[in-house]
Amino acid sequence: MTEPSATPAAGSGPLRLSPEVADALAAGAPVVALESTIIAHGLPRPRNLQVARELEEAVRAGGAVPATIAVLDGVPHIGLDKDGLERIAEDRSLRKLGFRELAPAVAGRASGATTVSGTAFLAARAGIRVFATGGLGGVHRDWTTSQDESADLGLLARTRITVVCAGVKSILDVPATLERLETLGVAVLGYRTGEFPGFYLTGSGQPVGWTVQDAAEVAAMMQAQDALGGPESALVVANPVPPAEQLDPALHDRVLAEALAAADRAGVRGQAITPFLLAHLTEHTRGASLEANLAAVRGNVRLAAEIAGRWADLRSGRG
Ligand code: PSU
Ligand code: MN
Repeated sequence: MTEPSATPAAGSGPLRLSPEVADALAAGAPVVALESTIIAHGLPRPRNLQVARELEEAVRAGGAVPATIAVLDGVPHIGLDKDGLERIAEDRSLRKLGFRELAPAVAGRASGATTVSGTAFLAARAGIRVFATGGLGGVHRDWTTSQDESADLGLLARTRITVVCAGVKSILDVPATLERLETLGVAVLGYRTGEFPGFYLTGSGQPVGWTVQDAAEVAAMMQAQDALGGPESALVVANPVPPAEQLDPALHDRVLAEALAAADRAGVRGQAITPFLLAHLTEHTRGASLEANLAAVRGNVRLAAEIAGRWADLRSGRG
């Protein structure tokens, strides 16, 4: 027996769309997906709840509807209500769910925050085309021994979604991650920059092949992707944190080296490594890395709302 409130929108299977998101999608209005792992596992409490609310507000201010995504009691939610948002910020038992964890979580009635791979998959299933996050996961610096590479990359190679991010987290091997994105056939655009952003830092020192100047150009590329057909790959829009809001590069390099050494000493591996490194940086930069991270996410959310707007215009023939 399915309770009436659990009745999914047509074609969405087990997904539960919030009424606001369902209405916006039905009307062809702009929607921006937001991930929940950054809230549950990437930011310190209680600031994380404030941030979750602020990001949703920023999407609205940009004229789009926010869809924060998480799995609660086995139900993938596309758009959270007030209680849902509080739960992902406050419940310490939430798991971290990448794409491959979604089926076990649904069948096991588990609750968890979704990573870029989990969020991108669910957003695309719900019909959402634009997604904002902080930094993508990628190839870890000790890849040759650990083989640790985020599932984000492989999932983006087979999911038609536009992800706005500040590059990949600088705790990673950035050049190796860019090589992997090339191998996987995922397009990377620099937003008003020819340099791939460095997450906490404005630049990573790595070039990007394509630069766009505004949201309409991104929407035109999304349309070209669909017109070309082929594998359902993503489009990565890499949007740098403004120079005035970046983390001091010397502080970044020093504290990151300490964080990597601390993770090694503590034997932290697998899913725990990214949250460990982010928390270490926040603590040992006395919050400066957190401010840079938030500045990056805010900028990405604003840009994603604009792209979603231009995309909706194109699809309605207004573009
Ligand atoms: N961006 C942030 N903070 C985060 C993340 C992204 O600013 O915490 C999360 C995303 O959910 C991303 C995940 O998918 O980190 C990568 O984790 P892993 O390296 O274990 O795949
Ligand atoms: Mn990993």
